[in-house]
Amino acid sequence: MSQRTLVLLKPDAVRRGLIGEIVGRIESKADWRITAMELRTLDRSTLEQHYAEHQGRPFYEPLVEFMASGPSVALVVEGERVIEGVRTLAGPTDPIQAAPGTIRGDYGTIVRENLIHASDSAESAEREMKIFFPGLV
Ligand code: YYY
Ligand code: MG
Repeated sequence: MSQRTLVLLKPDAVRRGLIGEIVGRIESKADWRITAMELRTLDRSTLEQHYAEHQGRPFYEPLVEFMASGPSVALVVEGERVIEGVRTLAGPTDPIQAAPGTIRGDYGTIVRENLIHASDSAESAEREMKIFFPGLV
């Protein structure tokens, strides 16, 4: 089943020069395609929409601050079971719990700076793609 998902390479990934490494892992999966991609420092209002479900949690403010601290790369990736697939490549939220071989497991140590966001469902993907790529049909 072909799907689309919204992926963010977070400011830590961009600062550390890991764009190519992470995009390469995604691009290498058979028949997955990048259909939109932009490097930009995300503003607070964009991040508040994106992380609306987490508003009020103790980690919310530091998360938004971190996400606005430098450029991110936003991508739309299209292909077979790509929503579940990118989450599998990313690994669990806590990089210490993430297995080696996953992006978070290979490069991360702290939960907030876990390198990558990927939509968690078809509904989230639709909602999030509109936030970052409003022109997308
Ligand atoms: O979908 P995913 O990114 O794996 O995790 P979420 O539970 O949606 O949390 C979003 C984001 O918030 C997470 O990637 C890091 C940050 N975060 C945090 O800083 N501290 C936590 N205890 C939980 C999440
Ligand atoms: Mg999430």
